Amino acid sequence: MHFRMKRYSLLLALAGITLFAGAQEPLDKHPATDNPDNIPYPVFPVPSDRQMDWFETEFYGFSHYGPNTFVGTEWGNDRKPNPKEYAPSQMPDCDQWVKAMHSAGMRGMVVVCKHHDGFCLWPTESTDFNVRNGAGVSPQVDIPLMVSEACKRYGMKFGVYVSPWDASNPHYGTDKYVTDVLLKQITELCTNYGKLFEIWFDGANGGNGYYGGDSITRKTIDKRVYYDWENIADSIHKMQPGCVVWGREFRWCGNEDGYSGKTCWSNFNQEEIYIETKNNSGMEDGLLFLPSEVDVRTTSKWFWTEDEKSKTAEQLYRIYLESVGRNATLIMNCAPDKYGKMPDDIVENLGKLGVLLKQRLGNDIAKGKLVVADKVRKGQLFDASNITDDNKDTYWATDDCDNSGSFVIDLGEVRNIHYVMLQEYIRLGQRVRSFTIETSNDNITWQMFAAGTTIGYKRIMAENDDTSRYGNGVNARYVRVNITDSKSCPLISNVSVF
Ligand code: FUL
Repeated sequence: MHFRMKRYSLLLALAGITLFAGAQEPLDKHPATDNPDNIPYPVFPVPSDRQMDWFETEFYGFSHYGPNTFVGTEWGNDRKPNPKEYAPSQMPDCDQWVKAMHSAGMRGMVVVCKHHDGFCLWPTESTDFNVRNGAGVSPQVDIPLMVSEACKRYGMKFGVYVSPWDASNPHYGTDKYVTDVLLKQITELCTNYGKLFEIWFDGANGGNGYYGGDSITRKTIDKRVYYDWENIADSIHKMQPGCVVWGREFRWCGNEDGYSGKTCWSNFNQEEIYIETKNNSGMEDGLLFLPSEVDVRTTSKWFWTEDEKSKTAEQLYRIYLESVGRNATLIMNCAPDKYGKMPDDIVENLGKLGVLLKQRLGNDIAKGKLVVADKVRKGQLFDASNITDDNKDTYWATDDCDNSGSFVIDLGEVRNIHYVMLQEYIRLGQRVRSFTIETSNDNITWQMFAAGTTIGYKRIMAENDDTSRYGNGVNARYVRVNITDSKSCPLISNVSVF
């Protein structure tokens, strides 16, 4: 506001000078008119292009597979490193993994290439502790290669997990490990397997291991400085300009149970990453755009064991609502078994989840419907119809001094409503602090549907924000959204009704 006032005063002053001087220069050459479309100023921080691409991926798979799969452990740091523990009797069926994930509606997949045990599931030059020296068909296995090729077949994005903690490497804890082992591994993964959309690093760090021999404890590693994240991230971006880096361009959501905070800001501060108390809700005044990723298991463990059971499709669906529906992305672990297959019950529930997502969130009944707003920003570009035009690059906005506003969507007839999905135009920064949603049959009397705080990239609201059951929904013709508070003028790019 202050800034704009200054610009207008400048404009007036320049106009005065111009008149006095005999109108030699047209007004539109002056800096005060450099925003003819009245585009809102960004509210920082704002996402980079690769963060936007990542956010729009929304839902993707994770797979933990390696020596732990054969021994039945989760970390594998409790025994002497033995590459023969990785003993596939047949080639892992990575096509089947990716196919199952694709059937759930996932748009990408991140595969564990090295877990905390340090075993590399590709023929790396960085250590002998890799597939070349495993048992069975191991020497023919190259997991990132097989998964990346399967991802291409299903039109899925591809990403890798490399554990920084390495419980078997003799150099772990020295600079040599970072430059000659970890960075080498990252470089191989960034250069040999095509485009990456995400690289996962994990916060687990030091502790008990067999660092090159007998059991030793290394607990003094300061993960904030030891790995030289800044330079590692720069190197990654040079090799993979479209790849977002864990802990630097997105944050862990703070739990492994599959939910984001109902209030969820994408803004955050780098130091908080290591404190881990605010991850779930983010920080309204955080200086960096560091959105949340929810990581969760389809079973109760990260690695496969014989007696594990998959969560039901309804449970997985709820996780989706409480992550993607709360301004986070969702990475869902599906652990292949020791035969290299995704277990039947996981495949079945992923397929059912895909069906639920299509049935319940696949048909937007507000698309193309009439929207009337109580106020619209001056200019040609901010009409309320942008909210239902199915175009993520257009948005409704209010004037700069208006941090609230309402609009009504007319569905044309009474419809059964289960969810209202809201999206901000976050390229200009996350803004909304609170909102309500009401429904009506006559556009006169209104019933409360749900109330919320943040929106961000995406917020899916069920009736009363109750995600625990699908319920009967509400019958109504009109949906009114009231943005009741925002950091600056709200910019709403999309509202869908299901
Ligand atoms: C955790 C790790 O310690 C688990 O083993 C797993 O990889 C999970 C995704 O992150 O912090």
